[in-house]
Amino acid sequence: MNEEQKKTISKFLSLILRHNPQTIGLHIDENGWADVQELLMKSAQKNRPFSFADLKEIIATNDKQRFSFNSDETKIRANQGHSINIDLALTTGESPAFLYHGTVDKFLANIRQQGLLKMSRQHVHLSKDRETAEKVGSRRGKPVILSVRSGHMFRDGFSFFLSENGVWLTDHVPAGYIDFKE
Ligand code: HQG
Repeated sequence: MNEEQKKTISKFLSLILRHNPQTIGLHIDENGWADVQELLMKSAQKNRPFSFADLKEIIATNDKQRFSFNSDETKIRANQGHSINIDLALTTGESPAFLYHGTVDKFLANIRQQGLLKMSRQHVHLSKDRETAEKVGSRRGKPVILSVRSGHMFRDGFSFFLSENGVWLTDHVPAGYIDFKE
């Protein structure tokens, strides 16, 4: 498998495991897990053949650690980013004092009014450092980094979850907890 093939399969897995399992008729359980053998078989039937070894390599080398196996490697799921309604059953954790969100200028007016909304995903995604937030924001253009006073939010009773791949998740960040650079 070369890098290009890995990327293609990884994108396909994101689509299937986060958004559209029905395109290949894959069953995803309430916690987001799919059966590995079923995934391999149904992907191959839809002209997307890859092996268990390919899957292992993708999980191990994926740049953002997007996917995980369960302990006996019979099930696979995406670590975060779903639009389908599943419960990752993550434990809540005390958030650091600050977390960061990378976005772009054109969303700022709305964010000032509504705060950060989860939009089409299941959570608002926050990064632990500015560098990561910059990468997230630059997917859409020139990145704008917002600092979120997440420690303050936590003390005020908001819940935070840390995904398997180090992304902080929460339901909503009201505008009052965001430091906008003036
Ligand atoms: C913006 C990628 C208007 C928000 C990344 C963002 C991340 C608002 C966009 C992960 C808003 C949603 C998530 C409001 C938020 N009004 N716009 N009130 N509140 N927005 O993709 O955080 O490659 O759903 O700023 O690395 O950009 O998929 O969220 O620009 O970890 O694994 O609405 O996706 O990971 O966009 O990215 P997204 P995100 P993967």
